[in-house]
Amino acid sequence: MSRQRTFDLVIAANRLPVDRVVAPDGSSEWHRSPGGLVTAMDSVMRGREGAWVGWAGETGEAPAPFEESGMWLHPVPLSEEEQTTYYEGFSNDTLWPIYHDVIVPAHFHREWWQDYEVVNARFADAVCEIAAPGAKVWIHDYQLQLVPAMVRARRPDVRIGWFNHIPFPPVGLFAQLPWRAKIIEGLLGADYLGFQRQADAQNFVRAARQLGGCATKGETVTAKGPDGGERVVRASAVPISIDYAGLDELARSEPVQERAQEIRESLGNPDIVMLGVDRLDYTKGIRHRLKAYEELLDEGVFVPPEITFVQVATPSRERVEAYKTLRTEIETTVGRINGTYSDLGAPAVHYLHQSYPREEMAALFQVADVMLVTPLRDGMNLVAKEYVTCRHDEGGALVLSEFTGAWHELHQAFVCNPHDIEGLKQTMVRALETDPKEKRRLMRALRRRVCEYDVQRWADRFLSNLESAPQRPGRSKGD
Ligand code: ADQ
Repeated sequence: MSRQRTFDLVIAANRLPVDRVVAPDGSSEWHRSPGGLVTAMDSVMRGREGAWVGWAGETGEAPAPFEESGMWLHPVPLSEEEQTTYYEGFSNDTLWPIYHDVIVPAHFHREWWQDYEVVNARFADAVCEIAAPGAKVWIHDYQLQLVPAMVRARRPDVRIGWFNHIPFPPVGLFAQLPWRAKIIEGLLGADYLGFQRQADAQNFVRAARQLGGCATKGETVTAKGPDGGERVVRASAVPISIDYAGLDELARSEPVQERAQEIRESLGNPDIVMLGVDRLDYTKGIRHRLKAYEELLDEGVFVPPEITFVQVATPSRERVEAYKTLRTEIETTVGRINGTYSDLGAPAVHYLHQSYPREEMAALFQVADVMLVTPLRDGMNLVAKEYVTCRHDEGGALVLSEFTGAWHELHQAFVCNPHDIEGLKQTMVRALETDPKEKRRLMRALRRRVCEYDVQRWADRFLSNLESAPQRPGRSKGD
């Protein structure tokens, strides 16, 4: 019997970085998913023995572990029911709304929680099985908040980090969760907790103090270890970024430039193209954006076909009720706007409920005179960073909500409060009317920021914080 392979670096995330693609003849193969996390981890994994633990995307029995592009992939099974309870239920209908300011009500079901615990334990088992002695374990996101303590209980030898891709809520909202103490305890199994914004890290520290009864000082929380001894856990901000060099190169490539021209022509060569690109999620502020646009049309400030608005909305969480409602609302609004303001062959809104390859997204970004990123709450928002990265021509303008993590880095954007429709309208007009020379200066500064702080830098910073995080009270801390 072959011995279990073990690894110095183990990533755990809800999803594996691959999708099974089935050919017309029924044969199937794994394709790498295009996300930024995959690119980030690629560079981290290079030169290391790295493994990734996650769900392969299909319910039922999990495929056997396999190697893909130099990475060992270790699938964790999910049953049909667990997909509903752990994933769509507890992760996306309990935690997601609580962590995003309760834009829609959160639903609490004890069975969902029970399955969340069960699935987290399954992930922890898989991690323990393949982590080499003294390995680094990097756990991702809100679906796996119990894994740090579960791993620590069995493997005190490994170093455990957790990164939250979404906001961490203020204590007043977090307190609503019936299982809040268990979640704090789960997270405190880590050595280092990384967040998108300083405010998120502070919210966690406050929750650990007020709800978890822990002593805290600055960025650190003192937790009880499984042996009864004290451990110190550090929580700080390490904002995620994108592969600037890779995307910049793609955006400059001839096929993408040609495609950008083609898109503009197929839109009827309007004077102004506005663009929104989001998962179809109520956190993204798509409705607010459409409302502002519609009012500007009503008032005759915007007059199609000189102006058009392209909204790309990736299908998302389509079985969760709040997402079904949102989709109906958005499609009704788009229908109403187009019914009133479109001409034959010249819609006032182009609405695309589809996913596109990176090349197409890069071309679209180059067409957008104004990019509308207007979330009500967003951990970071990578679209904002991707847009400026694709603007090597220094053209375009970014309208960015102050409720995104991205706003804390991209200060040269045209900032907006999406709840303030009047203010949002004024910002959209200002983004168009600002002197082009000034806009180029702003775009240059935005690009510089993303270039300097790219995804590689994010991953390096996370790992170095993990390495230097104090374990015992009194130990020195990292940056
Ligand atoms: P998301 O909520 O998914 O991520 P975001 O950061 O905007 O939000 O990332 C979406 C990604 O999907 C971007 O790379 C974008 O280009 C891509 N995308 C969107 N629509 C697409 C389409 N139709 N076709 C193809 N690609 C599309 C969560 C958090 C964020 C945080 C990220 C990373 O909610 O706040 O920034 O994780 O930490």
